[in-house]
Amino acid sequence: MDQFLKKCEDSVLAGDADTAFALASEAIGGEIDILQVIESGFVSGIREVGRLWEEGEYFLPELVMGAEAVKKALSVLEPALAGQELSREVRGVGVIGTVQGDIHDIGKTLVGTMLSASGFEVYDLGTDVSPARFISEAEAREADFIGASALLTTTMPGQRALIEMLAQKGCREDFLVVVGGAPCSEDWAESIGAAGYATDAVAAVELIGRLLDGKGGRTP
Ligand code: B1M
Repeated sequence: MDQFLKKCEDSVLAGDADTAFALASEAIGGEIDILQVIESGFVSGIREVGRLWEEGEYFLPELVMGAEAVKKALSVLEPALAGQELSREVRGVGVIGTVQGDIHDIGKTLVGTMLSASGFEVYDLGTDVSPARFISEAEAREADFIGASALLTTTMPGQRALIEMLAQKGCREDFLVVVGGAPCSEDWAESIGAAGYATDAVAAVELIGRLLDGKGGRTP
């Protein structure tokens, strides 16, 4: 198992999308937990790519190729994850997207997939989503929650802008705003008045479920 996960990680480090795709396809037929293959194999690989990039060992092409390898693997793994149907009841409706100016979508898509598999009706708005669009889509879908992902320190303020615009429009109480993404934290979420912060896709499912059950989280 560990060896298989290492191969998944290595395929991302090598930016080898074909091998990543082949390994992901192999995982589908096997006994391996799909979420573990995603998190401890492919996601672990792309985080290592990010670290090497930060240290100046990798350059932008390696970053792009690593991301492409993960996306190719997820094109097989995410439908399988979504098909697991971890819950049959509709537990709530939400819109999710990556904030304006930010095109990172791997983590956001994973969160959306896990939420869908866990019984939430989720509308994925993609990347580079403005506060106005988050709000108009949430209103149109009669959403219970808005999930805003940010991967850059420079785009995190987009999460605050969303909450501020909700307040300006007088609909702050209508939606729970949940934030996430690598540079975010519990403190950041609290400082901007978000309902909650989740570190990963599993935590996001738990958090949103708990908030919608009215069992915890900050009041808006
Ligand atoms: Co970029 N990038 N990138 N990048 N990139 C980071 C984020 C960076 C930390 C790399 C580094 O320096 N080590 C750095 C940001 C530094 C900072 O702001 N402090 C960075 C930079 C600088 C940039 C560019 C500016 C580079 C440039 O052009 N010079 C540029 C910006 C483009 C833009 O957005 N405008 C850029 C571009 C890119 C690529 C396009 C090449 C590619 C993205 C491809 C894509 O997404 N389609 C890319 C990648 C791959 C990364 C790293 C290496 C990996 C991101 C990722 O996919 N992680 C990243 C380094 C890192 O994060 N360690 C980096 C895997 C993913 C599953 O994790 O997204 O964290 P993550 O999601 C997790 C949790 O955070 C959480 O759950 C997910 C699942 O567990 N989560 C949520 C996420 N959203 C959530 C929402 C929730 C709840 C939980 O509720 C709503």
